[in-house]
Amino acid sequence: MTRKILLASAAALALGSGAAMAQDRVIGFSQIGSESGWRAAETTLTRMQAEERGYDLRFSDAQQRQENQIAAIRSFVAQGVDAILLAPVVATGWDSVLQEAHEAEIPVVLLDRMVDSDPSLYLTAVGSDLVHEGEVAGQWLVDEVAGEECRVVELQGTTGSSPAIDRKTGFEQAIAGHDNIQIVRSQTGDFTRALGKEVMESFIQAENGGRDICALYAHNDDMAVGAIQAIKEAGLTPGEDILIVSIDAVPDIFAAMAAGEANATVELTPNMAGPAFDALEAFWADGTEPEKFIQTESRLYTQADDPAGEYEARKDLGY
Ligand code: GZL
Repeated sequence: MTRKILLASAAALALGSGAAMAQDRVIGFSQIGSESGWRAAETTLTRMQAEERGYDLRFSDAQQRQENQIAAIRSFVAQGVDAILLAPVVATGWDSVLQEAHEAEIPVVLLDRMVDSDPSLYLTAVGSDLVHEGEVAGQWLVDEVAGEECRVVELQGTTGSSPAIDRKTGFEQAIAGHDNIQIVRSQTGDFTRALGKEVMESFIQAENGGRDICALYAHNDDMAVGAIQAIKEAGLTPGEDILIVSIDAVPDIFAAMAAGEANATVELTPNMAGPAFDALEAFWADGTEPEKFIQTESRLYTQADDPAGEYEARKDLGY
């Protein structure tokens, strides 16, 4: 063999072993599903982060069913993965399976939603202050209607999920003491566009063809986008006849804002995996125990914040 071929082989071997070293870290990811654009972006960014860091990411899509997530976690424990990422579809029912991971000494990191289990059963949780998100949305409406009467309909997220519970709490806290604003109808749209549209159709039918509705508060943008379709099909103008405030800051809500069909959204970063992997790497390096909650920022965007530009900045991020 010539010297050149030998050097090339040695380099390839070194790279290979380097890649092999990075591949030593196997991560199990129990993802809720693909119910919303935001969820799709979270999955995309998690895969990108894992690839950049050389992890072997084992991905499980639970189709929004807790029993599938529990089965996936048990499988990851049986595989002896190095860590488990869990985006828990609902807040309750995790004690037993988290105990099994704990006994197997496999660190669990929660992404974007919380569980009501003892915090000793997970390494840390990465997410936003969900109550604050609801407060920001509610305060925007209080300021926007400026004392005028406003009958609000609410599309809740997945029943029993921490965002659905906390975003409702936060919004109600913000409008408390403003008797001009009342939530007159509230129902789950399960964070999906399809159900958001369907439930909004029923709200419109029950509220004088929608003419008695002043505003929609949707716990995520996807349900708002579905509701906007229902409002237009009822012959009303979303963003004007019915104000629209929601949460996530996905590209399509900025497209609606640019068209004057939505009014405000509260941003939720889909990059929960970055802080999660950083915490795991510190834990693996020297046993550093992270804070039990790593909070991501929540920012309000309105029609005054260049929605067309925000759409362009986000449209290729995997939503
Ligand atoms: C909130 C997250 C929610 C998003 C929705 O932290 O769990 O789940 O707001 C998604 O888009 O379905």
